[in-house]
Amino acid sequence: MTTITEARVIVTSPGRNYVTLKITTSDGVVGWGDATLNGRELAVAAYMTDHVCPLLVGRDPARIEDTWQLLYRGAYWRRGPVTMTAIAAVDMALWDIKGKVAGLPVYQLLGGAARNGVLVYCHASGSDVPALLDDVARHLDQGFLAVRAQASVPGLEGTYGVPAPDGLLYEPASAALPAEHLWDTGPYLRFAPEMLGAVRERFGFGFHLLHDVHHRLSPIEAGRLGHDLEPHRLFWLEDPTPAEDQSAFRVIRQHTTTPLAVGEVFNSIWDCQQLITERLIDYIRTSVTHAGGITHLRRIFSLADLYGVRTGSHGPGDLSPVAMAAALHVDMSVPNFGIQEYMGHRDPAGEVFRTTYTFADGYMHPGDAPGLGVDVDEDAAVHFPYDPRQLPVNRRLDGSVHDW
Ligand code: KDG
Ligand code: MG
Repeated sequence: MTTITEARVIVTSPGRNYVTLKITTSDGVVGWGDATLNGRELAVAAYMTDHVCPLLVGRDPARIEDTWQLLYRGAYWRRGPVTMTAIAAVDMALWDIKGKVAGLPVYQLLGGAARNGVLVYCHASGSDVPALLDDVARHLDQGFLAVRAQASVPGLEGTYGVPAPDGLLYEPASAALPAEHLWDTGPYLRFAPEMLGAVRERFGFGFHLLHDVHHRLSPIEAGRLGHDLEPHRLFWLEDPTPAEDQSAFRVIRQHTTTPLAVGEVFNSIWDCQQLITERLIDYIRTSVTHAGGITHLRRIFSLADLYGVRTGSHGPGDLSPVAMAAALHVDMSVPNFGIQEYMGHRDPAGEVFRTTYTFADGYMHPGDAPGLGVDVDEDAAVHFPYDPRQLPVNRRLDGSVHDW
């Protein structure tokens, strides 16, 4: 019988930190999984190295569901971002191996292509509205059919979604203590409709427009914003409130028909059960890395399909290209696909992660290489050692902590 002979964690920082799992079989087949939890990377690396990898050696790599159940139920301590990210990496690597053994891209193992390509949205941003409009124009010229728009709220330092002056990261991470941003809900609620209206006024309605609130509003504030944005016909309004309070979405729904998207911080189907079964959202944004891998993501998407909720997976630059590839294979195959976030990866990430997925005319395709279609250059990875970073925090004008 083929067995897993090695499971090893690689932490590397080619531009930003990525945690990668490498699983090798007795037949010499290698599978890759992403286990990156931005700002908490080493917790997942240790969980895998100390508690997960020793369980994998000697197991049959073909038994993906059984391994998932073993790692989930067997731990006794269920759910949580660290555990579910670790399980996700194992799951992705095993699907990669299964595809390589079969000589098929993973989407073929998931039922085959349900569409010709994966509609993706990009990120446009600006330190003010004219700069945002230039960036939207640049992305539309590149062929994107869907654009997320964010701009700095006048008077507030470090608005979410707008890159730091060095242009490297849109959620500027700092080395020691977290950077502190300033938040004031009133100016944001006045500015956001004006900013998104300016995008529609300049470019019209011939493309999808999205906006991310990043969990900053109360339910009634979110209801008001959704209402004010209705003339601009958003594809979605993302993370209007901290969504661990699922019933809060009933309030938002009572006040607006703007479609709602939620889920990038969720790690299991239980985080979105009520949101889905009560039809309180339109798009579920769970990611393949933080929500238990391909196996669990498909379970969430199947539940969502029953209730008319479509998918819109999180795809930021702080998940590795392995995760992007895995997401694209799922996107290709599920019936209720909506859209996929594609933020892209900046070099030198490309020196470590070699991908086969492609982008053309607004759509991505995972490619037809066996498995996930991503290779990791371990020799290159050692040249980019771990670089500890903190996500920013938000403070209100009175100094109290607000959701970031
Ligand atoms: O690590 C945090 C980021 O992944 C998050 O801020 C990105 O909100 C995000 C998005 O929609 O891509
Ligand atoms: Mg988001």
